[in-house]
Amino acid sequence: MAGAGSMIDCCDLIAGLAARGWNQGSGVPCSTFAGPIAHLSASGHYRAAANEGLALSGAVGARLAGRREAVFLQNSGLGNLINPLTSLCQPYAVPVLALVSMRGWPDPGADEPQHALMGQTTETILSALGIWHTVLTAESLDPALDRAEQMISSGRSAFLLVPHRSISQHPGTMPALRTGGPDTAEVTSAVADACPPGTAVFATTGYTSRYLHDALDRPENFYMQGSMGHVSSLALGYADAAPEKTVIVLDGDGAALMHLGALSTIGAAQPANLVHVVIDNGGYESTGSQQSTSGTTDLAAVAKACGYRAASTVDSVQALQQQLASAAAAPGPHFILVRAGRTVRQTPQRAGASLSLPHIAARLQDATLPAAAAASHA
Ligand SMILES: Cc1ncc(C[n+]2csc(CCOP(=O)(O)OP(=O)(O)O)c2C)c(N)n1
Repeated sequence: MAGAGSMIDCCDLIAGLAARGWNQGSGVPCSTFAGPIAHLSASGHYRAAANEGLALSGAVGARLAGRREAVFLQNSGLGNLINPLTSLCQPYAVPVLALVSMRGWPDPGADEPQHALMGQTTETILSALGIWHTVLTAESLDPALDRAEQMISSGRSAFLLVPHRSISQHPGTMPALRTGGPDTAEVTSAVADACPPGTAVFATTGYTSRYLHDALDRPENFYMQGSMGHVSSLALGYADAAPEKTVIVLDGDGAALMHLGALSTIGAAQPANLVHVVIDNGGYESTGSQQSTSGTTDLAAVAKACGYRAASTVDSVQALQQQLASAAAAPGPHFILVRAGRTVRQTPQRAGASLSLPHIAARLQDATLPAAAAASHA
């Protein structure tokens, strides 16, 4: 569904960028960019970045070495990118070209609630920062790219705002996610089955939250929508403040990599009641199965090096169940990396389709705090 104009042909976009010297890309995926990212990846011209700020600073570095590298991001990642945008690109006068897919825009009410505020404010934020931007549609493709080119030539960054799902798919093949091993739905169900009553379970954004909600909805489940990469820190704060509760985090490889520093924070804080499960399917399944960098990062070794008391890697539901049982019998923090495979099944609805986001937070709070304390903390 394009917010304005008709579908942009993926090949036209890639050709338009290439004609102006933008043969290379870096970024964090959004389903809107599945086509361009697949196209650039197929020719080895795309670098997966763990977060949007890293993609931007990488593009600045590439430019210092004479290469033009376009940055791809969803507007939910604008916050990750503002630091290097304002303190690197602008003061050092090294301009970047960014393509921003627009969730929660033009009508914030027509998209998921976690996108509403950013949808309403992306243009305002860019304007406040003095960043030139324009909406990219099929009709405005060439003039918008030309105008961006003029901006870049004059030393200013250019941000092209792309309506959600307005770019066609790439006809070629996507880099495959890992195959074999349990899929996200199986891992999520196994965790839901294994957790004793009262355990708080925090699930990361994307499909994982959907599968947890589908497997077993309970007040102690927190379904994160948005805030990619923050679920383990959310769970750490909760675990620290409620040491009598067992806390399980269901994370994704892409999300864990996005804010890898969270592992160091957890290792230093040593929450004895925390079990961190990362479902590593090798990529960003929720946005079109683009490859992440988990294939070259041993997340269990990172967790161990960060100070988790125990870290293991499993590749079956049975081995996961055994590790969950061991974790229940000894103080944490525990880290379990599940080598997961691609999910081949109908994706269930988001938890937010039947539960409001404030309700998800409030019912966990109610289930955690004694009634009197809940009233005084409200
Ligand atoms: C800051 C930010 N950047 C990008 C996105 C878009 N996004 C939503 S889910 C997702 C993929 C998450 O990947 P992973 O954690 O590996 O879980 P999987 O999708 O494989 O289950 C992305 C990139 C987002 N929501 N927030």
